[in-house]
Amino acid sequence: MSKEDTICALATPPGIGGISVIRVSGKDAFNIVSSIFKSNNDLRTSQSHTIHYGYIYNNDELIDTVTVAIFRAPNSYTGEDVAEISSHGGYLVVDSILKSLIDNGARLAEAGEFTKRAFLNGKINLMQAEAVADIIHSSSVAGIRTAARQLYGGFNKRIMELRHDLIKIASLLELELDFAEEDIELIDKDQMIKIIKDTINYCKELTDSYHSAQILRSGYYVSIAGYPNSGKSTLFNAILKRERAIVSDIPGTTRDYLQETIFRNNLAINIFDTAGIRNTNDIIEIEGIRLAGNVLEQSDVILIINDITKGRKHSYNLIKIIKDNYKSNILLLQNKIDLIENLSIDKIELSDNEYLISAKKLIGIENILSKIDELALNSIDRTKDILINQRHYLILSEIIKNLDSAIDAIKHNSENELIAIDVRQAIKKIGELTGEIWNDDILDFIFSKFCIGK
Ligand SMILES: Nc1nc2c(ncn2[C@@H]2O[C@H](COP(=O)(O)OP(=O)(O)OP(=O)(O)O)[C@@H](O)[C@H]2O)c(=O)[nH]1
Ligand SMILES: [Mg+2]
Repeated sequence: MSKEDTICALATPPGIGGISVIRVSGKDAFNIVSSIFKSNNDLRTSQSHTIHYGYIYNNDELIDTVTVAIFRAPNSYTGEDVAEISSHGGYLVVDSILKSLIDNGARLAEAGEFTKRAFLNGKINLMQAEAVADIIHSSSVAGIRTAARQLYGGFNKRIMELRHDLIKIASLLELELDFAEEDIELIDKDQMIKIIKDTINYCKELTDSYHSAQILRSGYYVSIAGYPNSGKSTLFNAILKRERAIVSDIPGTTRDYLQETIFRNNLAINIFDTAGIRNTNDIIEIEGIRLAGNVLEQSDVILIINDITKGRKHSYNLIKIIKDNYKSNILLLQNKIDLIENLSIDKIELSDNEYLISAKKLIGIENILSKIDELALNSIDRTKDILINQRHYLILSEIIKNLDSAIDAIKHNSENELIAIDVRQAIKKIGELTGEIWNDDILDFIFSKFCIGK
């Protein structure tokens, strides 16, 4: 697959729609389109950024009436000559046009090839290219697109400034080495610490925002835990408003775990029903409980359900274990209040995050869901831009580590050389982030996640 080829693909979603746009990019784009397009104007001599009305023919057969927009290199999405054919939407028309283009010398683009060319031609940097892919894939949630788009707009400039500052520090440190004998200090230590700390803070802001993005993208995680027979599956069904899980009075009914997703306030809430936690020799149940552990680990909220007929403090040990092992928010649900007398219910003084419910009689369920909504919404910082790409997150985390280590080295009066190594390492990572340092494997990995036509 050569970079010299002229490529074509459908740029809009496939299917029946008002219009479909076919994009053609490469040095022969205008020649190839001209050979199947009849119009009053000659695309080959027309100005950039003009739109032309005409007819697409396959040999002598009329395929469609279209408009063709032309963008001359380097002022196009890919940086090459680009023609965009807007045809009537539909599979047949699009297929015929693509076929004619291919018959006349174009080839079908690979996934992400347009954006890859845009990157190779310096139109966008790697981070922006990846953001394009992520934004496409995150179409399910409103808000994430704007927030991410904003970020990737300003991010590049900021990160380049920081990189510039770090390069200055590294060079001065290295230069100072040359004057080691004379004991000349070229660089102010406090100033250096400040610049490095600013960079760390900016990177941290970004990595923190990745968590918000994760929630927006994959949803909020809520699991239901408790001793066997406490009513976990009954609550699960009550939340889903259908009989999803098997409920029975035999302890150990739920062996594995069940997952379902509900949508509230435009946010996906993933709910897990887990196996009851107790000491047991039953092998299958042990496995279920182990799985519950994994589920609990990734939960933003754990609902611990206690059978109040066994006493309000019956699940005390379990709560302690969960609190000690997981950092999730915990809500304690006192279940089966329909079985206890109203008089004794009135006497209960609830502590924070403790709720009275009856999963079976649907008492208090909406209350719990509102609390979950509140926690979910609070955990997303909607005022900030967000980082949505995992590769960026991982690299930024490494940059933070390198720079933390540089600060340590400075504070311990280490040799300039050692400090410079950490700073240089961070600079190199920034290069990987923006795509200044890349290789074919990285590019293939990144662009293969795109869809054809992007
Ligand atoms: N009266 C009453 N019974 C309930 C309530 N919630 C659950 N139960 C009953 O308690 C028993 C156990 O319910 P499940 O939902 O299967 O309990 P579980 O915690 O999922 O149990 P395991 O999967 O075995 O760990 C069933 O007989 C339910 O009908 C409630 O609010 N009130
Ligand atoms: Mg169950």
